[in-house]
Amino acid sequence: MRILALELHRVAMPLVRPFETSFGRQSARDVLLVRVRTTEGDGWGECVAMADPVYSSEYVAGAEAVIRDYLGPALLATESVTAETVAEVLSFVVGHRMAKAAVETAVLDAQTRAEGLSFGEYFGADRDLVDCGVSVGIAATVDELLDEVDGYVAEGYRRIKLKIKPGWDIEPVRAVRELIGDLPLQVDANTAYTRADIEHLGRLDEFGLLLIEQPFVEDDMLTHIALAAEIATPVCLDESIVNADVAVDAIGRGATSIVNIKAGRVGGYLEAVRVHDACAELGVPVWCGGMLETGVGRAANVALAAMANFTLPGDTSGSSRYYAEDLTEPFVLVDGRLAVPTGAGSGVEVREELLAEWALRAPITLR
Ligand code: OSB
Ligand code: MG
Repeated sequence: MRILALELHRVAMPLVRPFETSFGRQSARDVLLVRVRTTEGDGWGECVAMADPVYSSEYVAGAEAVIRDYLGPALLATESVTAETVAEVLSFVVGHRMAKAAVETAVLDAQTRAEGLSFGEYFGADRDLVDCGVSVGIAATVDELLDEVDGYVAEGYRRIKLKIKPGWDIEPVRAVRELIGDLPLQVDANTAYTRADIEHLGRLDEFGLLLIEQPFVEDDMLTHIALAAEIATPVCLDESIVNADVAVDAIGRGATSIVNIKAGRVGGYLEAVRVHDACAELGVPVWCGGMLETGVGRAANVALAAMANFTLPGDTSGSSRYYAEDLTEPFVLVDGRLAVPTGAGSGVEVREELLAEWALRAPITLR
């Protein structure tokens, strides 16, 4: 196909409740969406970069600028593009994986819609429903946390993930474990700890957690290796895993025994599938992370999470956990699961009237 135009949309989506992690607190999602117009039809991709460069070095205004100034012009100048060749065309730009992923996903959506193939079929998904977990932010008090968790358990979520940081770890984890009995529980530190905390983190072993996610900074494999050797709770990497080669290396060195896969973080769904396959070959389970996506990104995540080696519930929560109204038809939890869309491409439709209503500015069109 030939890319005729790229449209960059910026939308402000109010969250139903503020989301606090060890790196900050947000009460709205500032989302960048990419629409490609091609000779075979249109496609959409959601960029997972956040408003500020605090989870990764990427941030939404930077992603928009790199697409506008580099990635978009390179694709528009390429005679024939497929989802499988986008990464190669964009490889002259170093990094910017989230921006590249958004563009590649839009092309993949256009391509698979034209072929009448769903993302699930394209990825080689082997089920129609995926088990869902929920990521619970840092609360003002343990009581407020318990209220929130109680609500999610009542909604049917199959796994709870608590955000932790120094000063908010043992006590909330103990309280939630007492509340939820043997429902699967895990924690995510988003790099908030250091080597000096290894002994302290060992205290989490008594709560029978599924895993501890990214306790140390992303470039520090050695401290993750040291922790994994010291504690019983499995160590899982998120921020550190930027492609399949890094995943294989981290697993081989004993830094991670479970991998969180986010397509945006690894540069796209094609690389996410490669991470999945590499982990499967090594006998390492994976699960699908989330970045507070709208229905556009959620549709693709749910399809990815339906692949065979996604054996743990993902942060693929229902739309209502994030937004009062979603940009697409909402994803609704049924018995703790979401259905994999079956329509062509991502299988969801963008509600363009909402895009216009919630727009932060007029769309930018590149031709
Ligand atoms: O570390 O997994 C993370 C949200 C934004 C940035 C990083 C993370 C998260 C979450 C929420 O944990 C996952 C979700 O529900 O989308
Ligand atoms: Mg994480």
